[in-house]
Amino acid sequence: MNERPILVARPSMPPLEEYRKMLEDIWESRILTHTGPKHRQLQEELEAYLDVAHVSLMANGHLSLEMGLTAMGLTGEVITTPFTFASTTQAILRCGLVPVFCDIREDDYTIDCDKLEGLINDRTSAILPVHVYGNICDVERIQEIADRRGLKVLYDAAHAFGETWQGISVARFGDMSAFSFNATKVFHTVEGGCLTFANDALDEFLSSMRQFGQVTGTEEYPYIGTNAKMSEMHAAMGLCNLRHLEEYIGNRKLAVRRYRKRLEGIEGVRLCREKENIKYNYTYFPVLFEEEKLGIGRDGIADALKRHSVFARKYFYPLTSDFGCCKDLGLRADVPVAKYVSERILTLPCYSDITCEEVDRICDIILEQIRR
Ligand code: T4K
Repeated sequence: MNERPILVARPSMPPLEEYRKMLEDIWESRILTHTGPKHRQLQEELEAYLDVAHVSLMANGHLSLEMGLTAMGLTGEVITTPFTFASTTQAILRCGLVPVFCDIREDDYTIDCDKLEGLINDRTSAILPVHVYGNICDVERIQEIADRRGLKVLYDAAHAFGETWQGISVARFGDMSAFSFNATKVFHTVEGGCLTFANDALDEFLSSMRQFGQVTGTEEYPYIGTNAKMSEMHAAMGLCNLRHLEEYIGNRKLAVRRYRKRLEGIEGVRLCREKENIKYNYTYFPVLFEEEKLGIGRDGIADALKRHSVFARKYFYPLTSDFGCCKDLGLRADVPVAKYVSERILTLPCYSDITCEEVDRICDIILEQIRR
């Protein structure tokens, strides 16, 4: 069988000519990094697009999380979920903090606020919820709990770029949000990320922190920082991609519609319900396969797809609380729903130039396995 492989993700590429034009400016100026003109332009355009007071660009989404945790001056425990990419949990640990794992909701896999309060104690300093697959967390309830209990909130918004809840930009919730601009994301800068926030005081601090703690333009180094800067080439890719974002999201939406049409309403095949008050970016298409009802489980489906050169992924299995690097740390993780979901979930290929024929090819394979 000579079918073209279909991977779970495929970067969106702007027209090469647009990027070439940006590169010509960079060649001319010889400013390649260290907060150059493309960096500043992208920051301004993103502040407008995301409707936030401040965007602080970073080298990737992971460093954005680490920087956010550092900027909030946290101590002790941070409540988060284990149904996420390695980065969320590792950022907490690398900042010398203790992750406490809260379970997730069954319908959208975000943090379960009913179980959140019971995990708060006098060591808790923050909540780090994840808008997993672009499903926006219960932001109102999280803020109410955080305000009442005196906690900070940093959202892992790696999957939620450009989304809105009740018409409000997702970048405006909590004290800060961290986004990923990795090549696989709906908006990308090849590698990159950012923090969004309203607190003016944090802007200068974060600029220093991403440049070894140096106060910009001085010889002073009051903080221990790191190198988390975005280069001009990366910022240029972001500027080009931002121009085409609506088209990228529109194409993904068509693919998701097609998946839903083919896979909705099958007993044992669970899709996330789309909520009316959320404007989605359609970055991921997760499907939960219940072996108990189907006679075939997630791994069987994944293997069948692989035999036809379709490479779906088990985002997010295993739970981060089960990682080798976490196992011996004595972390609290009473997370039965997260465990159930993680053992059954499969993320199907979804990207801006996947065709409806390719989506059909994937659905045909899945449906054939289920009907057997
Ligand atoms: N928080 C959350 C919730 C996250 O999901 C992530 C990242 C972060 C924080 C941290 O953000 P970053 O530091 O990464 O900015 C991929 C992405 O690289 C990663 O950004 C993403 N989450 C994660 C969920 O997925 P891997 O290890 O699965 O990537 P990889 O190399 O296996 O690529 C996935 C597929 O995409 C493959 O089939 C190949 C294809 N691909 C990938 C790249 C990079 C391409 O066709 N071209 C490419 O250039 O992590």
